[in-house]
Order: sequence, then C-alpha cells, then structure tokens
Amino acid sequence: MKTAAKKAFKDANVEGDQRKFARGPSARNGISVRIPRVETLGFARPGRQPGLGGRRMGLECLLGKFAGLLPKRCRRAVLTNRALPPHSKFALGWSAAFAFFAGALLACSGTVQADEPVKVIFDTDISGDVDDVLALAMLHTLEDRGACELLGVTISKINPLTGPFTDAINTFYGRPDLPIGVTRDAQVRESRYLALVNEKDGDAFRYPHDLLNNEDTPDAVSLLRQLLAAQPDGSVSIIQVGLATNVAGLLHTEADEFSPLSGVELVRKKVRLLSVMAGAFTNINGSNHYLEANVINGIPVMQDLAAHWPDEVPVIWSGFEIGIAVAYPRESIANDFSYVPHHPVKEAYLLHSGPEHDRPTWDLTSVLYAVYPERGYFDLSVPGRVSVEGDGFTRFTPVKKGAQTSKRDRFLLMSPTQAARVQEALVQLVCQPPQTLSQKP
Ligand SMILES: [Ca+2]
Ligand SMILES: [Ca+2]
Repeated sequence: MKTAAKKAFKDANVEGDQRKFARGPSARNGISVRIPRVETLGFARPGRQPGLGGRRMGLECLLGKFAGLLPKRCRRAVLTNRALPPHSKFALGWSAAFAFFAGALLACSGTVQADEPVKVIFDTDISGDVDDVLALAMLHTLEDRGACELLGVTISKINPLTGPFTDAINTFYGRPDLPIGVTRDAQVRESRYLALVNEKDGDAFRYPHDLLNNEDTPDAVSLLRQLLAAQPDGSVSIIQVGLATNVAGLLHTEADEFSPLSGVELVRKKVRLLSVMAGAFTNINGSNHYLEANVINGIPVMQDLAAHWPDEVPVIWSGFEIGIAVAYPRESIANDFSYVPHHPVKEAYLLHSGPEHDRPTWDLTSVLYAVYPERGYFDLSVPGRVSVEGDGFTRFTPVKKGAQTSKRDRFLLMSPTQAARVQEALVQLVCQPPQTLSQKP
C-alpha cells in the first residue's frame, strides 16, 4: 500500500471518518481490501434466501430440473447442445411435453411472478458523506420502476438543512409530499453540499422545495411509529445508513396516538427486514478490528440497536468492506446527468468529492440488498449475532451448530464478479432520469 494511502487509513481509524479514508490519493489504487471469497456466483440464484421468504426460481434451476427428467445421455446432450442418440428421441419427446405442462402449471400457480413493490423507510444521516444522496436518488428510481414504495425518510444527524435538502431531492424526483422526520438528539454535522438547497436562479429556488425549516418536521422516531403503524404486518424494510439514533430510539417507545404497541412490538409486527450500512466484517488492510464511522460516531445507540432489536426480524449488515469495493465511477457523474441543466445529485457529488474521485457506494449497497434481496447481487454470511463493543467494533458471532442461539444477523458477502454487477446496477439506478421528467411533452 502506498504511504499516503496508509496515512489516510490511519487518519480514518483515529477519527472514524470514512470520507478521509476513501479520499486518499486513489480509493481505487491506494487501498486494497480483501473481498471475502464465496462459492456461489451468478444471476438469479434459485431457492430461498434464508429468513426472507424467496419466491423466485432461476432459469438455471428450471433447466436443471428439466434435464434431470431425461435419461443420462439425453441430459448430457441437452446441457451441452450436442446431437441426441436416435433411440432417445422418444424419451425426450415425453420429457419435453411434461416440461411444457409443468411450466404452464408453474405459471398458473404464480411461483414465477412479479414481486410486490418493497415498502421502504429510508433512515439516513444525509449531511456528511454524499453516498446518502445517491442512495436516495436510487430509491426514487426504484419506485419509478415499481420495485419499491418509499414510505418516508427519517434523518439521524443534526444540521438545519437536512430536511429542506431531502425535500428538494424528493421534489426533483416528483414526490414533493413524501414524509420527512428529523432527529432532535444526535451528532451535529457540517456539510459540503446541503447548502445547495438555498441556491437560487433569479428569484426561484434552483431546486424547488416547500419544507424550509427542520422545525416544521415531525420527530424522526415519531414518524417511524406513524409510518409503521399504517402498514400491513410484516411488510416494511427499514434501510438504516447512518447513526442508529432513530431506529434504536424507536425500540424504546411506548403506545401513542399511532399505535397501542410498544416500539419493539411494532417492529416485530410490521418490519420484515432491517438493512444496515455499519461495521466491518472482514480484515481491512490486515486489520481485523476496523472501526467504522456509522458505529463510532454513535457507539451507544448502535450498541442499543444491536442489543434490543427483536430476534425474529432479520438484520443484514453491509460492512465497510462492501461499499469500498464498489466505487461510483467519476465518468458517470461527468456524463450521465446532463438531461437537465442542473442536477442536485451531480452537484452534491461534485461539492463533496470533486470530479476526480470515485466515491465508495456504502449506503447504496444497503438499498440494493433491501429492494433486490434475491437477485444474487450479494451472498450472505452464516447466521449469527452482531454485538457492538465499547470501542465501536462490530463483533459477529456465528450461531453454533444445533444451539438455540440467535440467528438474527447476517452480513453481506460479495465476489469480484458480483461487485462488477453491483456497480453497473447502482450506476444505472442512480442516473436514471426521474419519471416526472420523461412524462413531460
Ligand atoms: Ca415538500
Ligand atoms: Ca450515510
């Protein structure tokens, strides 16, 4: 590793600032992160994702099942595209007919079908790093495509412009009334890009918004309760990509005007998944004790979350190692957003990182997993339990074979092949023009 990059890494460790770490001379060349090796690769993995109720069946799986019905020589011929032995044609004919009827049956039974949009609450510390802005843009695209339904945004750091800026992004993407809640009790954070919200062209805001003051927003924890209470049971995925302030706070709430349930009961009833960007779950530059910013900027609340989140609701952690292995390419920022004269995502990125930087995609990976858990973008670790230690280290303890210990937590794994697919998916989802623009004459 280059010396300057080593220094950047040291600074990041001391100050817990991911931005400094990745803003070394080159996030791509100066820092090498070992990506965990995984056995399973490829698109549309068949079968169920543990704990998440998989419903899709991959083409490979269907082909494999079809081939499994054939005599051995035919099977080889089908799978290798070779000529069939003449006496096997009869068997193949029957098998093909069977496969046709099985396929028709499968279509009728609804086994292979479009999924319902994933209901999402986005809990973000939008202020310091810019990956939160890209992640929010991505969620709007995913809703435009019918893949998710964004119920609201809750903000977990204090800066007077977080609410107005988020409202401006939501308005840009055609959702000016999306509920926004803001914490009143968390770390105060400066920002390089939030002031964009006050830019004017002439007398008008460059990025229109009608939320002008965080004082006019509900408290984030209260909004979490309101949004959850209104949803069907077991339907909501919470994506937490900042401090755990709001989600941990939710766990300590009691009955209110929105629900007679306590916070833990509400989570148990309404939430299907917590997708978290926090922690580190592999060696990072030889260190097996890397301290990640979303944890060390609020250790007590992350400890609280890890200790009190109910066992029945899965938590999937995207560690530091995942986002840093997938950089957002500067070429996309330069070229893909010029469908409007001013684009808030591009301008925020440039204010934060400049034009010569490929920003790691930490928060975006938690969004991608939450909305597309079954597309094989990532693999999952064995189940176990994450605990947050006093210095902010996230310790994962795998479940012991046969033991009745908690299986609540898993963390994301990603092979180099998957990283290439993830990068392309993220770029296309972040830069897609808002539906509202394409609908204009
Ligand atoms: Ca608004
Ligand atoms: Ca963040």
